[in-house]
Amino acid sequence: MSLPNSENASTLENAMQLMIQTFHKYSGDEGDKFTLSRAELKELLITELGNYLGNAQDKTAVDKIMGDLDSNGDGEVDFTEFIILVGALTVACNDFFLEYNDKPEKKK
Ligand SMILES: [Ca+2]
Ligand SMILES: [Ca+2]
Repeated sequence: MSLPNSENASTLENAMQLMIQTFHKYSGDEGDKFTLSRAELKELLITELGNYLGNAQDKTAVDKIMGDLDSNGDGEVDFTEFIILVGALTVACNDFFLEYNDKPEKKK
């Protein structure tokens, strides 16, 4: 598999590459370069998902997200575990989008 260069990549391909790059931007800070420690996860949540997750400053919120994501229980969030969070949030956003776009029609 070869990654297309960004000039001829589609919007979705670019979005996928950005998810990969974003993960690695934080995962390389400490310990294992390819997994997120609790501190790296917290930094990513605050910096990249602050608008969606709001209170990730809250320690218990980070602990809960970490616990939910770390499905293999190694205390680190790998890319597969991370992408489940992004996927779940994207589904939630889509539900919100559909609901929001539905409302004016229902009133008719
Ligand atoms: Ca790491
Ligand atoms: Ca894990």
